[in-house]
Amino acid sequence: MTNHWIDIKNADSILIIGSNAAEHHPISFKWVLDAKSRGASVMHVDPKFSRTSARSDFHVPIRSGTDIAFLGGMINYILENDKYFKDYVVNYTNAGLIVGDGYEFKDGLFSGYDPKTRSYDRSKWDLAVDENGVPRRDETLQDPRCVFQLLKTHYSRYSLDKVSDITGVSRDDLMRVYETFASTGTGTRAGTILYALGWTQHTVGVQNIRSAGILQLLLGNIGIAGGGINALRGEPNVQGSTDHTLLYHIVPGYMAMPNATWQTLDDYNKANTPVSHNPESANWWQNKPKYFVSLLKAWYGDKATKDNQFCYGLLPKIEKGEDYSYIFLFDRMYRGEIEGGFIIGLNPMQSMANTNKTRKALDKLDWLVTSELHHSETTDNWRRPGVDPKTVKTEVFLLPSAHRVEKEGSVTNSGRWMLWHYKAVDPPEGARTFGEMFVPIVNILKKKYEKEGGKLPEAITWLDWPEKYVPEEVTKKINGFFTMDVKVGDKQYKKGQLVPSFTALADDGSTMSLNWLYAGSFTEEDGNKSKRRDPSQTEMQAKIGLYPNWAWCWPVNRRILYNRASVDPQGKPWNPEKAVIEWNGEKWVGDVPDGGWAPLASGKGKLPFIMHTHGYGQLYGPGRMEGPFSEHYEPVETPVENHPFSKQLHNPCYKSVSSDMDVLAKPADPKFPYVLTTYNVTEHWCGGGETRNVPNLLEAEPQLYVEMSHELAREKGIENGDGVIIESARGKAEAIAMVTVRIKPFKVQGKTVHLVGMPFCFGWTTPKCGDSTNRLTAAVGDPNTTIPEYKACCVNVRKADALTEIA
Ligand SMILES: Nc1nc2c(c(=O)[nH]1)N[C@H]1C(S)=C(S)[C@@H](COP(=O)(O)OP(=O)(O)OC[C@H]3O[C@@H](n4cnc5c(=O)[nH]c(N)nc54)[C@H](O)[C@@H]3O)O[C@H]1N2
Ligand SMILES: Nc1nc2c(c(=O)[nH]1)N[C@H]1C(S)=C(S)[C@@H](COP(=O)(O)OP(=O)(O)OC[C@H]3O[C@@H](n4cnc5c(=O)[nH]c(N)nc54)[C@H](O)[C@@H]3O)O[C@H]1N2
Ligand SMILES: [Mo]
Repeated sequence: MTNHWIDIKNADSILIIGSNAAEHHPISFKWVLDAKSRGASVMHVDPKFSRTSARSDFHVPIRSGTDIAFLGGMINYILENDKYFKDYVVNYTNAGLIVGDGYEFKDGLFSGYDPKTRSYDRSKWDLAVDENGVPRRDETLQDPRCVFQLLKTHYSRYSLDKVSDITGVSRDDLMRVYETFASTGTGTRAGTILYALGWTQHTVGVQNIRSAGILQLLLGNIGIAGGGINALRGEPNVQGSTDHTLLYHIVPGYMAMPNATWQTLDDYNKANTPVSHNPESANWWQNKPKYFVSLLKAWYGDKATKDNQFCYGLLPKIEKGEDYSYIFLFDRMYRGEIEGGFIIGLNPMQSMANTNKTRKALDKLDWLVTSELHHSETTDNWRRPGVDPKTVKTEVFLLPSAHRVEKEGSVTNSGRWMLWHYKAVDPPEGARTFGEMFVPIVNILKKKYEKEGGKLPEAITWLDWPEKYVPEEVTKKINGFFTMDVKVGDKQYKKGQLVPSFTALADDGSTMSLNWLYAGSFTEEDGNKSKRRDPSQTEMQAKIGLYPNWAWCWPVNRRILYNRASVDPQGKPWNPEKAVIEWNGEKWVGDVPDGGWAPLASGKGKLPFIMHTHGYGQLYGPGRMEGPFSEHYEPVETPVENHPFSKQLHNPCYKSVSSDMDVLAKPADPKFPYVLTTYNVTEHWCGGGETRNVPNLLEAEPQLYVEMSHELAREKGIENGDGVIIESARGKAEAIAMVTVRIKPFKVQGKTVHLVGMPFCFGWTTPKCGDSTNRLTAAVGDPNTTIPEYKACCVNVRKADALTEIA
């Protein structure tokens, strides 16, 4: 989240789109309702009606996978009707920057596309720069090659009629949302966007969010109280685990994973450290080498020296352009390229797309280490229905895990707040926390490598690794230490002292930190700040509920990101009633500003978007894989053959693998005429491995069902409670029909399109509840993230001939 939970109460307009916030993010919704009680309008744009819709002012049904058209229409409406916040757009966004000659958009494709590699040469989208390398800019926004004009042209194609025709949303509903949300394009009103999986789980997931970025910048909604783009994060601590790198393509603190083309630390730094010649740009990432070297120091301790490039050579390097996320990982496994591994704290045989394939893929392993609270579809894959365990070669180890209430540590919530989590009870005999398992495993490996050697043993033997797992010691190391006596500014620090903030981190080996974003969370003066529970705040802070002394927030306890955009160039808040920061003539008061420089107008200031190379908010975003502006493309499996915006039906860069088990329906395939969307339920957790083992939760939601409209049910001769077979090009599932008014048929291109919905929490290890919905979904992914398209695939449904096993 750019903002945080409590801040939602400051919004005047709340657009919940691609999330069932009330059911899956109840903490967010507490503040949504708070805002509503103060007069905010709350809108829910979602294929199905849920508890979130019920508590919103209105619900707008949308065909799954068409949000870019929906938002493109809103961007067009704002531009055509001058609803944008001009001062903000001109001063703080890249609206005035001139785009180089290489950029073009034609027939649904941007320039630089290579159909052979299905990727773009993104240098074609570069900005034009002057002789000093500073981006050229037209403050009047009139230059035909400036971002603003290109943006206008691009989205002028998103007319109400076309948008309505493809999304299935009526013109009236479109206008109702557009007018309400666009009313925040003034300095004194705030609009927030709350999204989650309804946006990310598409082959256009990232561009859905890009569209929100464009929208919120046009309306001046980034950096202000009650504004922002707020990703409601999923699993407990998923924010913390991405910060500390759950993903293959980054190392902690959102820095790139080394790849084979960067063999030296110099290569790495050159490729990853942005340069800006714009004097008004802070270009914060120019500090990256300091954070990266501090990370290497934290990993390899005293062994990491300037002479050996701080052990950079010991890091594994991924192949450039190779994808190591689930879709590709399980494909490699399916092809027999992986011998063994660890699957801990997840249940992919249930939660991964196209599970019929992943289940077979897992059979190809020689060995597998799992750790669980219960037996799951993953730990017990070898004895799944229809498989003779004798035919599965995998040796499976199941380590009993402690539950999260049985351990302590830090959790980072969606609002980036790091909160200490205390242990409630001891784990049962034999069960261990992950740290208590993993620290000794690595120590055994270290000893083995020390004794027996091997390929590049120093990668393991030189690790700065504790004998024993002590959570708070790791927390300190995440914050970071000085590794020698140094002077920072006029302050002297001693070797072994905790660093006070990331501004103290250096690239000369004098500091170490496991994550620069968390530097300042654990200090000599205040100790572990995630334990703070102090509700005090200044009068100014109290107006927006900032609570700066409650827990700690990354970065540097800044509660609202990009808050320098909440003030005018003189440092005066656009909205004095809900000021985030203010320049009092000498310093900033309120939140921790994005850099302490004086206001922009002083001539000594910096632009607010300090993480962007040139300092501007990116209406034009040339960093993404499939284009600098978002463009509507259909889901990979779609009920239509064409769409009104171009001939390019799908995202030209979407990711996929090919195997005999990765079969796809063709566009408008008569064999699979209905759209399937999948989701969580309140009573279960994700794949259900945990909650299906809690009897009262299982009783509340006992078996797999498929929600469908009365119209579709009538057409198919299905009644509420009937057994139903759902089929996709990849597999089949049995479920109970839930015939409901919550889902309505859509009118798309003059025809009726039906949508059905299924939860994905039921699996075969729990008797009589059905099995994974992901037997139906397709392993096709977004080109930037490779998140599978769980929210839209095509299926057929029919009444089951006989009562199925779950009926
Ligand atoms: N009780 C409970 N809470 C949970 C979880 C749980 O399992 N149970 N899971 C947690 C996790 S890991 C996560 S990631 C989050 C998930 O939180 P959410 O993303 O809020 O939950 P989902 O149920 O996946 O569905 C999101 C909504 O998106 C809608 N949707 C589907 N396709 C589209 C589309 O194309 N456009 C739009 N606008 N909407 C669409 C669906 O109808 C659904 O209402 O919840 C977390 N919270
Ligand atoms: N069709 C479809 N598929 C989806 C989604 C969707 O919307 N639709 N959503 C996706 C999303 S957002 C997510 S996050 C994934 C979730 O997918 P998974 O992460 O695979 O799902 P969980 O059910 O949360 O699995 C966690 C497992 O860890 C176990 N566990 C819990 N606590 C601990 C612990 O402390 N230690 C250990 N070792 N084990 C523990 C639980 O018992 C459970 O079996 O599913 C994805 N799959
Ligand atoms: Mo999730």
